[in-house]
Amino acid sequence: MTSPLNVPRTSHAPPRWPAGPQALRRWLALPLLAAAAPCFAQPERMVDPVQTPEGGAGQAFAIPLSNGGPDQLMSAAPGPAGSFHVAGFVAQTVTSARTVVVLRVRADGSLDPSFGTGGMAITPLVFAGGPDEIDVAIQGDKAVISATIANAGNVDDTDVALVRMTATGTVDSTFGVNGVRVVDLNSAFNNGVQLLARDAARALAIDDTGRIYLHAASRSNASATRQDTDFVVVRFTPNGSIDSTWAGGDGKFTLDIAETNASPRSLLALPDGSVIGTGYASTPLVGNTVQPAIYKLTSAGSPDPAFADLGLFHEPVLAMAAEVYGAARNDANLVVTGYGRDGGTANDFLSMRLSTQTGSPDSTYGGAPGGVVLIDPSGASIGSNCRNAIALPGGRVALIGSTGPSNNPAQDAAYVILSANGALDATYGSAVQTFAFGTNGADQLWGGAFNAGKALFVGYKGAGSSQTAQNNDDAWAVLLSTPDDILFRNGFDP
Ligand SMILES: [Ca+2]
Ligand SMILES: [Ca+2]
Ligand SMILES: [Ca+2]
Ligand SMILES: [Ca+2]
Repeated sequence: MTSPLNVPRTSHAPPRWPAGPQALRRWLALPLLAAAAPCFAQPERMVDPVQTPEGGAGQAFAIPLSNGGPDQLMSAAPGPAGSFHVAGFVAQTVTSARTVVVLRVRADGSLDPSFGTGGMAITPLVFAGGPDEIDVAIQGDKAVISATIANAGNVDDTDVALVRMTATGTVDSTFGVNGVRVVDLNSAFNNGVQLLARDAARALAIDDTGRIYLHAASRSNASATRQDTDFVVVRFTPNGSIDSTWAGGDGKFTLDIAETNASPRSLLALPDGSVIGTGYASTPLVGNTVQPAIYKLTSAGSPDPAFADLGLFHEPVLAMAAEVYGAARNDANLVVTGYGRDGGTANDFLSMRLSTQTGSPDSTYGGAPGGVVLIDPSGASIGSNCRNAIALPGGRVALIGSTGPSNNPAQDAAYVILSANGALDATYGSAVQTFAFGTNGADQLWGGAFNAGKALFVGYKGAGSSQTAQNNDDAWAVLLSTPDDILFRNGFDP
């Protein structure tokens, strides 16, 4: 089912950013509630707005946050005046605390100096998670950020936390407790070698009334001896209290599939108050292969019996493995993205389209067998991992991630754009694009958003031998100009 594409790798030289401390415009010592203050370079302009991106496709550029330590971007959401809020972390050195930050990036790719300090706002959260464990969503003109953090009372545990930042990039003290809400879903299991089944924040959604939904993984609460994780959705009031009117009264919905581990990824809040969570699990129900887990909850926080099998789609869609990461709304359709394979050892990007009402897959999507579209952005079967789905105008969706051997310099960032019907779509210059972020990076894209004619994809030039290695990597982004429909936002054409 692989559809290898013979796409030549394009070179996107980023705007030059001088190396070395002398290149820093200035270093700022910033007050911080919970961690040592990181210093960061304040860039002035990332992208020349009159420069035409090569081939009309995306423009890659560095967002230098820390010269001496790791800095990664993981999530983006629309901001005011065509801008983007972008969340990630920054640390001053490879061993110092990783502080959760949110940036405001303007439509030309530059940081917005009216937000935080020089465009970057520092949250009180010290990051203790891995890839995909920081997310940002917009509540009115404020940015809500979720993250996996350390448990202050138990060094062998992590918790999930929300923080809200004002429109000017300060911690909003009217939210939660002094701006932060920490939730200890369960304690991790320490097997003497490593922590298993720790609390992990994976996705954030905000509905039309401002209520906040967090998609998390947590060790099963079903008994004290359980070591597996469950899918958890927590609903919060707009001001950050757990919503006791939802999901039977504790504000938490838990999905445990056959007492196996859960890998929650994305979360969508629909206008009728329902929510759809996506992810994957390896269970006896699907032959103990990794397959999608896509579930829908009613506005009351219970499984929607009209969706798939009593609220859950969990079926084998590829013979070897299929991991769903991203989800995008396209009116009445749900487009999910991720990666997998029918055979061999090399994963490809995948996408499927399902009804948001019935959970039924559209077997005609993309003209692919079973409606499961597989795309190899490298054209060379070197293995590819799609990490998110970004809704674009006209029902299009961007699949973003990486291609090439994992956690290796040969790994490059990549995006693929599909039409509403699942076909490769070159409306924005090219349907498939790969990027080497600088030199020798294990490059990744993890988050993105569309706003006012621009799509911003964010990630990092990885520097470690593993995804979580504490090395000095760097934040990068790709800006894609889309000529049509500047009013499109959040998955719906106006
Ligand atoms: Ca915990
Ligand atoms: Ca479980
Ligand atoms: Ca690379
Ligand atoms: Ca760095």
